[in-house]
Amino acid sequence: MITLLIVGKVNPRVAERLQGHDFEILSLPSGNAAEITTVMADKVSGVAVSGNLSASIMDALPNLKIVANFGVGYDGVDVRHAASKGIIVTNTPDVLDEEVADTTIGLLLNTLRLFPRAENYLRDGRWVKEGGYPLSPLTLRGRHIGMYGMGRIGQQIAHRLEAFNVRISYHTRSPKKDVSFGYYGSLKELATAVDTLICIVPKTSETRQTVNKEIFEALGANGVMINVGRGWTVHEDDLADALENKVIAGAGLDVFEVEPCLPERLMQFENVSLLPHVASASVATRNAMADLVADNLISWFEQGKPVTPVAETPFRS
Ligand code: NAP
Ligand code: 8YV
Repeated sequence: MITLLIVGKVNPRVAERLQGHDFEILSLPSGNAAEITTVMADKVSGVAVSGNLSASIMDALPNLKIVANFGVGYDGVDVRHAASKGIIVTNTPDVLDEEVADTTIGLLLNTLRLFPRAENYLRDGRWVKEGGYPLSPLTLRGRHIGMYGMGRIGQQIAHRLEAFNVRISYHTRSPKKDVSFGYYGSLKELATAVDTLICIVPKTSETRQTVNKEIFEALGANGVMINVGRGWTVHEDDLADALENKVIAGAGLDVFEVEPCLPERLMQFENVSLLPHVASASVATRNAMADLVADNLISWFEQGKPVTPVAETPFRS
């Protein structure tokens, strides 16, 4: 019997999918390393988490072999520490790409055309009393979209945008061989060329607050910034200043630096559309992510190899 530990709150389908295999499943809802029992320390060889796992938990589980993360982003898992201890970390790529891309298009349109506000206007009975909702100052028509990130999800977003008949360019650290959109070697150059920036890069030491005052100034007065990657990438104070001073025209955010809290200032702007980190949050897509977490654990313990190891902890047979 193999003992697995579910650390923190993880989609319940993960544990359901592990039933019927030779696993004993323990849980550590607090995610607090100090609460790891001697039984856990002796027996646990696999962990399932949703976004975060510290080095101290890895150290408290001396027999740990694999950490299966629920989410494609694994910035909260100390992968360098895992690599140094020979622990494999897996994530959930691919299965959420299309859902996140769909949400991004929705957030972009909501930001430009103010649909959530228009619906509230109707629901509040104002259409009847006051007449038609005001015209949206912004439109997707004629926009030049700059993709900051052109990986699995970025490519799905760009693919959808092609059908909207808009111009698309991108910036990543290196040009993509199979991508025909215009490439810019720096984020500043991209932001200068486009009027709409969509951020879908991971949280890394290189992406910290890279979307800042300089980038908003480069985007300009018709500029719109959409972030579906990680809040870490956007300098939120600079964003609020840019909106207040009309340096840019609007923003759409699904992710924030410190979730679930966000700067009070960002709530005040009418030209900002805010979502509570829901880009992948349909039952179908979260089920697919949960299945991939379980499949990684099952494959590791039954076939000796993970399905989707992250780059920092590659599988070597
Ligand atoms: P991916 O396939 O690894 O793509 C990442 C892209 O970012 C690549 O094009 C990469 O290109 C680029 N990139 C990385 N570091 C960069 C840097 N310093 N400067 C410029 N470009 C950089 O990842 P993905 O599956 O598309 O997911 C991207 C991220 O989206 C995840 O890590 C996660 O944080 C976020 N996400 C959010 C949600 C949500 O619910 N809002 C859902 C899913 C994912 P180069 O390597 O060439 O630079
Ligand atoms: C989820 C995400 O919200 O996959 C990611 O990186 O940000 C989202 O899909 C998150 O993983 C849920 O914990």
